[in-house]
Amino acid sequence: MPKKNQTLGEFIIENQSDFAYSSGELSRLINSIRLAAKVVNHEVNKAGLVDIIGAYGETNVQGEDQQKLDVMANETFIQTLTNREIVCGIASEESDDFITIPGCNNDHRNKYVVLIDPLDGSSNIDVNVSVGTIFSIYRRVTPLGTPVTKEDFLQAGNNQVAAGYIIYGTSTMLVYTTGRGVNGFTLNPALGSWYLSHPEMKFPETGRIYSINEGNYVHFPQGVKDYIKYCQEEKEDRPYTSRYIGSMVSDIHRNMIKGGIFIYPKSSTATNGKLRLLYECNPMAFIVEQAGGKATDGFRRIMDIQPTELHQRIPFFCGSTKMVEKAEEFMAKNER
Ligand code: P6P
Repeated sequence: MPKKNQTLGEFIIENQSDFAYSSGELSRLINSIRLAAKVVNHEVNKAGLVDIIGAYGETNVQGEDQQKLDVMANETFIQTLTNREIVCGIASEESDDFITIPGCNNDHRNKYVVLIDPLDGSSNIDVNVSVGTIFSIYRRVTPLGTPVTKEDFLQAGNNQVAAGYIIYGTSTMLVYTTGRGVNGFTLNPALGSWYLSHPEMKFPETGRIYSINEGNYVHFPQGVKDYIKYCQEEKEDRPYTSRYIGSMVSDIHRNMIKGGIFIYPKSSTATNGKLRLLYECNPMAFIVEQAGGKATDGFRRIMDIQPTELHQRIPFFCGSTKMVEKAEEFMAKNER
């Protein structure tokens, strides 16, 4: 039973026994993520003070301008995981292909792979709006002691062992699940310790917040347009409130506390949506479902989808179950 104000270290040790045959590898993996998160948090929090803000001058595989903090965050998480030889492979939004951890051929028998968006919402860095890190952890499916293959990363979200995010906001939080509910830990920067501030987080079954970039309205499918109009109708439980800050981790974190729906749909300009299935939608879907919410592409459950490409994009509807189901009704009506 999680105890409020328990430290993350105590929580990990207390719950390690939940994993049959646990070698402690997953605990060490979560511990290395929390260390990397503290390093990134330190840089994000002082970004305004040193010349680290601003574009790095290169673009990533997504064709997006890489902010310097993106690169720093990517290198920090990859280095921390590699140095500890806890995983056998890493895939990152900022890296074109997956990374095989040296020594993964017989030197060690590490069984986990990590997929990560090291700094989601980084376009907000220059304007001091919250950003986040998203991570997803799987057991490898190829034989231990051999180099990882793409197969180890292209697994359906149902296979996730753990998933989480760090939100670098007014306070810095680590929110994660290992399939037994969702718990949120807040960093005390003075002590460098994380404390259980949000035990057993639950997504409200419904809410009054809808989060979508309405600037793209004219490009949306008719079902999405109809749902937005439904949200804006003057009815007993509406209009809803529109809240969208362009940082998915922050938008979904807020909605998980207050109730709401986040939608990044496909459009005529983004035929598969913008968000990536493997290291954005699957981990957020795992967390949302573990908290009692729902996550689909408007039709299919996100974690049932079989990935085909490392950086593939997918439309994303997630949040309070009743709100996602209402949005799906409009999608279904217009699909026929
Ligand atoms: P748009 C940030 O770049 C991100 O990947 C998500 O965090 C965010 O929800 C979305 O893109 C914002 O995209 O097209 O609305 O600016």
